[in-house]
Amino acid sequence: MTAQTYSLSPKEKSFVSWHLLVAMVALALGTLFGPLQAFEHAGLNLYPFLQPLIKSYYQGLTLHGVLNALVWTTFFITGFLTFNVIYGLKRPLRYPTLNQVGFWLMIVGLVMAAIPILLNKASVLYTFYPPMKAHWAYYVGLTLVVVGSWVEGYGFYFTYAAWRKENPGERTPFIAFASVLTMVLWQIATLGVAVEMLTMLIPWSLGLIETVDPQLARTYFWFTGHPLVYFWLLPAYISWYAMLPKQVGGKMFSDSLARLAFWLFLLLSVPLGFHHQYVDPGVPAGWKFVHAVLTFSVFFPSLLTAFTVIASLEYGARKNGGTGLFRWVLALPWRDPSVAAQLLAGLLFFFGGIGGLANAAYNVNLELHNTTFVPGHFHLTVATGVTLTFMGVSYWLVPYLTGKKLWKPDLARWQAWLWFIGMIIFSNAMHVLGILGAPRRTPLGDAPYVPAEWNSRLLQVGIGGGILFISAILYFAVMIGTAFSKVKVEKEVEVPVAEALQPVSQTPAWLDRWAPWVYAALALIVIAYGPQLYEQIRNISLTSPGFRVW
Ligand code: HAS
Ligand code: CU
Repeated sequence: MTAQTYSLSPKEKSFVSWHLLVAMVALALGTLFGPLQAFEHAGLNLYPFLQPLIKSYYQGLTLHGVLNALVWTTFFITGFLTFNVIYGLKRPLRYPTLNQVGFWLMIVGLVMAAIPILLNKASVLYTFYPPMKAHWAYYVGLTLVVVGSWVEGYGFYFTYAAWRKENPGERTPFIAFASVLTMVLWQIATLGVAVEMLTMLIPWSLGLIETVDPQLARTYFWFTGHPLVYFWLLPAYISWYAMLPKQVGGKMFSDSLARLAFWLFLLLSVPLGFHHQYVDPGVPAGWKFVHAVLTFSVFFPSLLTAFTVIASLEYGARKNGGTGLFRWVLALPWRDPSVAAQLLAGLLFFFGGIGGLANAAYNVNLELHNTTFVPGHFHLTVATGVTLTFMGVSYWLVPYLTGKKLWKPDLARWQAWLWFIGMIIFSNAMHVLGILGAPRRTPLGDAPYVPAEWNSRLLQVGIGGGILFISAILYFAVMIGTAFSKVKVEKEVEVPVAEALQPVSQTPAWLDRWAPWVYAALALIVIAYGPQLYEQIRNISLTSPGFRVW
């Protein structure tokens, strides 16, 4: 491969930047509520001071979950994938207007969903389980965000098809391949929540039907909710596989293994949702078992990832003079904030993944479900593995898009380390509290039943949350500082895309063929979900009216 010479046009750069801007504004607002919850756990309840703006802990928790887990991720990801498709294929979008329409649909949806949340008419958290009932605009708004992201995805497909026509027989460049695959995964995954919204929640919230079936709604939700976590994760993996190795001066250890991991995610991500429903009475034990087995198999592509990414890092570190069994780690360019953020994200993600395996074991889950262990787990995965990686990516991507030098890289490095340290304190305490039985989604600071042995851990939750807050402020300071900086980059920032150790032309053709994998993925979904969906829909029991519990 030759040096990367392709560049996005100013219009394309601005289009991607808009995605990142919305994502960062969402994160800025959403993270504000994180420390509020953490301080509440530590006994310092600041919510009364936010009256009448924010009415309750649950309104704050909804804002936190929706803005961080749904909005920050979806907007950053659609922006990053757009960048990868254009840059990876080295051609403009086939129908840029289509992608713009998708983006604006997402914006309209976001505004629609935000209004009822801010008016305290949708404090139903990011999982919006019925029979809690939100204002219809919340459901319609979230649906539009998803539909908008689909439309952006169609734009990717047209672009990919055009590239394929121009380049028959060539291997799809990895970052574009993996980005299109992530979108395909997303479009299959979101069918569950689309059906939930269209057949139940939207008609119900509009008063067209009186009652819903909460069990069926949960089944639809987790059909989407589980693969959602891979929609978040795969863009971070794209960076770890294809960009981070270049940033550390190395190469991608294996293009074939990387592609195989992505195909396995497409194959295995969806049919596992019942591991979120181990305690649901309406799902038979046998199907929970099937999903448990499949959950343990999706562990495999993450193991491939750990192996391939660490091998790529080691290759780079040794080229830079690194030696020893483990000492080579020190030869990685830790001073580069983008690298440090992603390495630290990967380190914590490892523990988040292991906690996921604990969740996935049925008998252990009975102990951990609905405890703070679960938010402990997902703050290591989505809030660190993914979010800290995206922050790391933005440390080169924002200078690339704006043509401005990264403002105060030292602060950026501090930001990454503070996130790492704050998250260790926060999430370790959350995990331990969960094992001790502390419930999640609960203002524990006010609870009368808190045993003394929880207290030190609750305090650590608060301390960790405080450190994370400082880290978030540093992140936004660096981003704003960069955007408004007068210091331009001397020449366009190089996009870090690593070459593979072996020429990509040696990657077997079956790793670049869509039909078998997509059909296999759909078939597996039919096998693992079909019979239960059929049963639950056949026995639909629209019995529950809506409740406003906040
Ligand atoms: Fe999970 C609940 C099981 C992965 C997110 N998960 C959640 C929830 C969220 C979430 C948000 O089985 C809560 C939903 C809610 O609100 O109720 N999860 C798993 C399993 C995995 C897993 C088995 N989860 C994720 C990822 C997430 C995420 C990824 C977001 C991005 N999870 C569960 C279960 C529940 C659950 C149950 C339900 C709990 C309940 O009862 O409610 C696995 O896919 C994880 C496999 C990954 C690994 C790690 C491999 C390590 C790597 C790191 C390499 C290191 C590098 C750094 C690159 C085993 C790849 C090197 C650095 C150097 C310096 C050298
Ligand atoms: Cu899951």
